Amino acid sequence: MLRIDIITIFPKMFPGVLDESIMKRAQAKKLVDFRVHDLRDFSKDPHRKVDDRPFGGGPGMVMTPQPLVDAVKKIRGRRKAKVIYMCPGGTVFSQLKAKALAKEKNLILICGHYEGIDERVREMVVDESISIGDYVLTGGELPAMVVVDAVARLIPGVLGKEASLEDESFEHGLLEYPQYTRPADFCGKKTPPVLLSGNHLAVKEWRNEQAVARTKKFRPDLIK
Ligand code: 9WO
Repeated sequence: MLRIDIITIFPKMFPGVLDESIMKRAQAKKLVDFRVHDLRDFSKDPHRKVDDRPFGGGPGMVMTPQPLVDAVKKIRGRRKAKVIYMCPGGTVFSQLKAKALAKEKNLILICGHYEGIDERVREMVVDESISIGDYVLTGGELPAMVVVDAVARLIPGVLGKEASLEDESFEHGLLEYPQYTRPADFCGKKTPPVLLSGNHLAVKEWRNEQAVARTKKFRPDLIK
């Protein structure tokens, strides 16, 4: 079972995501084990401080090394875990990366705030940094939720039988084909007849053509 530990100064941000829908079901089925940790619980400062002024001056505050390093060491224990720092400067997250992370046994995600984390944290405990895109957010929590969602859904059994992973066209580097459901005619806008034909081969061909056309139009960079 994949265990994902998240280290954050805003632990209350996570129950809304981890305790709903697919994430909740995944935990109930004991397919994945999410644990959220309040970084302040690991601070040795009497006021549970986790930040301080940057050496060399400059604006804002930096996350101090002691709470983060001790948190990783305490959470990791004797387990082998991949420690990931959520950072705009990291490797850009992808479906391929999600599949690789889904094969791990233990992930520890560090969510930064302020102006970032002390460099010694990277040197001592971080294995890699991951970015979910080229923009700067207020913290690493939303990126951590994105990674958790993308990884957890790949774990066998998490998505019910109604959702088939292998048909995910994104897996083949294409965008999704258009989806239609009842009613067949909505506000005069009709469902493509092929989807009502019962001809599964024709449907598969049409879907692939649509996925290729959509990819060429919106994401030509994905077309190899
Ligand atoms: C900010 C930043 C900006 C440009 C290049 C590198 C950078 N690193 C950081 C950083 O570590 N920021 C900390 C975490 C503190 C500020 C809030 N943080 C954050 C992480 N903002 N945005 C992200 C993030 C993480 C993953 N993917 C996209 C954005």
